[in-house]
Amino acid sequence: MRFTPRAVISPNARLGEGNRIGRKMARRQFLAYSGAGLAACRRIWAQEGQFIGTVPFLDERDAAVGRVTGRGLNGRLALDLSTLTPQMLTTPNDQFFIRTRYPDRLRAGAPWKIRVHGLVERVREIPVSELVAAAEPQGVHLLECAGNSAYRNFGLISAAAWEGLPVKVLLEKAGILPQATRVLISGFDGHCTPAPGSVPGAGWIFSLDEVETYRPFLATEMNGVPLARDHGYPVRLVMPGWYGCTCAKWVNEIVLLDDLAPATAQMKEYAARTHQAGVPHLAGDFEPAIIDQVAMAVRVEKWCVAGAIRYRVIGILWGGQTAVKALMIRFNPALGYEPVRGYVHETNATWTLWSHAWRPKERGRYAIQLKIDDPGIRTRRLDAGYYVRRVEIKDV
Ligand SMILES: Nc1nc2c(c(=O)[nH]1)N[C@H]1C(S)=C(S)[C@@H](COP(=O)(O)O)O[C@H]1N2
Ligand SMILES: [Mo]
Repeated sequence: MRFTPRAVISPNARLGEGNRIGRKMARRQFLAYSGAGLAACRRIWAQEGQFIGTVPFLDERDAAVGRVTGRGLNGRLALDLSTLTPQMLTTPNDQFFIRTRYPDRLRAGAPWKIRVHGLVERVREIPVSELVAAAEPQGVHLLECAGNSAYRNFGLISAAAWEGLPVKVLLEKAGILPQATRVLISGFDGHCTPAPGSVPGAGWIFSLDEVETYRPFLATEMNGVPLARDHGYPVRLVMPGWYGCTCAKWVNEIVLLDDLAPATAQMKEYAARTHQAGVPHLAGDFEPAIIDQVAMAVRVEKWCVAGAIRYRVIGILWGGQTAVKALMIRFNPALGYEPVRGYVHETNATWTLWSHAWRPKERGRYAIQLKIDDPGIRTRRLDAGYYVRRVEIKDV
């Protein structure tokens, strides 16, 4: 690893590489050099820079990051974002975040069918084998839980290369009646143990226009293998660019509806977290639950370069619908924003890594916040300070 202050991290790096090597390397270097402060750094005279370790984020102490915990509606797995490398534009399946583990009433052995009904010429039960046979690559897409927060070290976010069947293709075969304007896509949620704060029943209603615009698909494979049980085996929805709460797992029902369709329990539960105006009664009064453009730091690296301590902040940009050209960073409200130059933003489908060299003038606590200096890009969550991360700098 080299300390390159303006290192441009290209999203063109090979997709699908695991991050095991990166993690192992980082850990080893961290153990070897974690004790190195300024005095030790003065003795190390490496022109290219010596990686000392990562500075932990404050007030984020989910000890379980990277480990699966709980069951059913309480089941969680947060991705350890500090391990991200520029090559890791998809998440290995065993690290992909989990929000709700498989329902214990699920009968995995029985042949799976999706019941298509409502405003259709005739009710159909589509065997999942039909979807598997017709599945095609759908590209790399990121999922983020609308409830992703410091409580889970912001790890409820991951990306994968998906395979499946576009919802549009399925609807074309369904014989939709002309009065149908909306479609409910919902999944199995038979959990024996209720969870406080989680309403079972995962279904979201999309307008047919939204299906056209955002191209949702019924995924049967993730990173080249069938979905894991916890990610919705045998079939889940992926709604590109929308929050994960819209993407039902264990999909078993598709219902064609009209404009009078009431919002589902899931929609109401997630109304605030998807930036709706209040809790609309009708599905048609919900705005698309899209992820506004966001950015946050994922790792603060401490380096020793030519006898001096230097820092480098690595972060991600994700969400949004267009390319970001004006990413800005600040380290405390009093310090003002400065431009981030180390990134090439080429896709909104998955995250883009960025890096920023940082020389704090004083020891102390810093709050790292990003901003996008472009009035044409909507950044509600970012501007609310949702993704601020804090560090304590002990050596300068
Ligand atoms: N059936 C069902 N589908 C569901 C959920 C659920 O609780 N039950 N949770 C949703 C939420 S809130 C999120 S963020 C995503 C998470 O998908 P993942 O666990 O595969 O990462 O699944 C969605 N699909
Ligand atoms: Mo979620």
